Amino acid sequence: MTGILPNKPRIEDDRTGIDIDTLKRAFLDNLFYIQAKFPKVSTKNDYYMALAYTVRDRLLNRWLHTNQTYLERAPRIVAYLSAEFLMGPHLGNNLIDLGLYEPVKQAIAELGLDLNELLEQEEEPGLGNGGLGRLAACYIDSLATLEIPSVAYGIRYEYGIFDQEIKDGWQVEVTDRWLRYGNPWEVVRPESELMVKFGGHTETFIDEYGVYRVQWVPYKVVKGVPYDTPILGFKTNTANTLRLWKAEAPESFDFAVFNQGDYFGAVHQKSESENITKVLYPNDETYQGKQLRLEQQYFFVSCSLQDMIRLAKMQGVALERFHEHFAIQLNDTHPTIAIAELMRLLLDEHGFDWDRAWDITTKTFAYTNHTLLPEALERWSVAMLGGLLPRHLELIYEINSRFLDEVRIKFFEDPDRIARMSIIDESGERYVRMAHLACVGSYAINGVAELHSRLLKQTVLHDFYEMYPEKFVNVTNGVTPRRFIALSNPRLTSLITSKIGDGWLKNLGELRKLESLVDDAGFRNDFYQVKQAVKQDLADYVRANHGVEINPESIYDIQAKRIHEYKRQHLNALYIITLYNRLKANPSLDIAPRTFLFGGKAAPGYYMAKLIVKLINSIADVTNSDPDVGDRIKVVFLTDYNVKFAQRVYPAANLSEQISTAGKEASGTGNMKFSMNGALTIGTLDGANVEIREAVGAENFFLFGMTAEEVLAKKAEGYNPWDYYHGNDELKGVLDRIASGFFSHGDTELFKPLLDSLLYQDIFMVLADYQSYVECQERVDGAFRDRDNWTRMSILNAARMGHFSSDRSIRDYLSQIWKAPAVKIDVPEYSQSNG
Ligand code: GP0
Repeated sequence: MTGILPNKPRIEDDRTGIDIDTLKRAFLDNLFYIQAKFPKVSTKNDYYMALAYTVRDRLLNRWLHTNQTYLERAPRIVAYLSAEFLMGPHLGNNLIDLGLYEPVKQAIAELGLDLNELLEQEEEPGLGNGGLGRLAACYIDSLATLEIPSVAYGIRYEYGIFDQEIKDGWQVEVTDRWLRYGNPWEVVRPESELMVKFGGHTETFIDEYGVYRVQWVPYKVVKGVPYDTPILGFKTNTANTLRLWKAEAPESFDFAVFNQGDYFGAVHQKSESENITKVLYPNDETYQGKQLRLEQQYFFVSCSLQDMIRLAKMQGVALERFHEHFAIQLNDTHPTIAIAELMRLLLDEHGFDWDRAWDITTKTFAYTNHTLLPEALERWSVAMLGGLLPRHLELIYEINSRFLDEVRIKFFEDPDRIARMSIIDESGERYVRMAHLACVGSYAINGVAELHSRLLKQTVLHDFYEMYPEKFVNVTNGVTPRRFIALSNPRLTSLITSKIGDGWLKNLGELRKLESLVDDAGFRNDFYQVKQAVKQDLADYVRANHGVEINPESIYDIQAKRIHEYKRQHLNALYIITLYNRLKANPSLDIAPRTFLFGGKAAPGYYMAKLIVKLINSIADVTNSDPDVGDRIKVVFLTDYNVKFAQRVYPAANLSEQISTAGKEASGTGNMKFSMNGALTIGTLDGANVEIREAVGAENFFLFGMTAEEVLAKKAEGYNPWDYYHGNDELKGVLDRIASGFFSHGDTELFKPLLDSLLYQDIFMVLADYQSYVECQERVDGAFRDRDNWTRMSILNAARMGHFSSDRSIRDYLSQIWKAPAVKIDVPEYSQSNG
């Protein structure tokens, strides 16, 4: 399979040239030949598509040569398995990676169009819920930038995360039809389809060598079709692949039914198969034991492993060496059935014996844990898993029985461990504990921030830590500065580059050079002006989209993330009411004006989260129109928070709200994006906040609240929220104000479930942290009035965030877990005769 591409193929210059005239001509060509439109009748979307294809043409060169290089050289490959990839729009990011942003902007302007408007046109692929999916997207960006051979595998959901609308203050979900106008970034590869089995039963037989073997006779077979998207590195030739699987009915699906003349039955079966990849489950940090979800997980995992085996074969790599050829990262437990699937493929389809297969498997997988919340830990009922994947259940039982023998030998004095550690939970109805399977079948287990990794070892995975201490590592999360600084904040990017050159985008540690400029009044002023300009942009957006006037001189105090009780948006809301009550009691009170901005989706079935959204909107209705308040407080719930919108939000923030109950937020990654863009954090000692505070300096971080240890101790001693209610008049005033119906047109029932949950349980200790939070917000207020010193702190935040680049995270994964060397890609120059 050599010589797929000749060394110097002749490819039309219109498809590769990057001078302004060629870009313009290419754009008009694509408008004509692909969109089939003249400029006169073109829509904005036609223009977007024409530009997208113009950019796509210019990356194919890198992509095809990268693929060819991997095929020929068979390097070690990192395979990132994730049920979610929250990519965000591709066009702008690809322009940055190709170094084409400025020339394309100019070419588009010369055609009388505005690049920003075309960028705005792209429907983002929202194939994820929040932090976990976005982390996967940052990681594949960094893998490509670091020139690491890698492939990312996931699911091509036809409907991604729902679009959020707000009606009468309540969240309403709208289907995300992101594929409606076509997707110029993906290439379908029908020739590479694979088959996935479901259901049925197993049979045993003796093979031709007299060996006892198992055969799986499925109830149905579903076809997996790969859709590939190129993932560019920043200013490198590497373009890796994101391969997403779509489920389809196999052509022969309907024979039996069809022959009986049941046409509708046959078509029904077809749509059943396609259901598997229809829609992303919108729950974040709560698992739902739905069969379709397990079908999704197994479907993409089986396709991906078969694909890897096929690739290894094409490259002449023997299956005995599978683990040398691939490092597979399991992004949470969602793809963990892969451990049983690789065993099945090796044993049943490739004739390996158990010990050899297990050795390969346990040298292949590594597992990332993303949460300590018990409600997020996946378990599948044995009955359901066995019905869907009968062979895998047998294998899991066998893995478990061998594993428990080891536990018995290692901890012979402690029989309780067997029940605690078993992959099968037998305390009631039997369940398969996916995190246990992941720990047993992986050679590395990592948490996503130092505190989280430590708590994992001390709590949820303590027994596994004692069993396999050598498997446990920490890799603190990171985010890509290409998307979250260069693309999101072009003003800040040019300011930084004008001072320290452009090396920092590949080596974020270089931002430290800004530290010495903090004493330069001119630089401080420039930095301040950048922030003000970006705040003005957001104010324009909010006026246009929400009809609310916000003041760019006010503190932009932003909490943007999924709505969840542990993230405590309601603590923030209690503070707003506190300020409101103070202003009502003392209308001349002198406070720094604040704009409280919220963004985030609630899981559709998560009632309390939806009620918190309603509360925020109800508070906004009151504060934004009360003349006593004036423009000292404005509250806006920013609808439909997604990656595209996040890119406007992070750069505009003065204050970043990271206020989860200590010990609950595994890492957080929004915290990093805010701080890199010069926001100060108000936060607890939770997740990566701890490391961010160490990096930026305690004096540049607003810390409040209990520590994780204090939270546990308080729980142990018996926490009673009423003590705080009765012991704090101001807090009582706030809760009473809500209870009185003040924010609900007199309805005293509306927010009762929320108040009851705070007063009778308060599992996330909102009331316990309230006073500390209020006092901390007062320090924020004071600090913001000293504009120059605030700017200093803001600069130091941006300057000291180098550690939180996802490039650093990926280097940590490489050195501790994957051990995959970089591979340089050569891209031959094409003739540029017209250039
Ligand atoms: C964790 F378990 N996370 C889960 C989940 O189901 N979804 C999800 O987004 C998040 C964590 O909550 C996090 O702390 C973390 O930074 C992120 O995974 C990536 O590790 C904040 O979103």
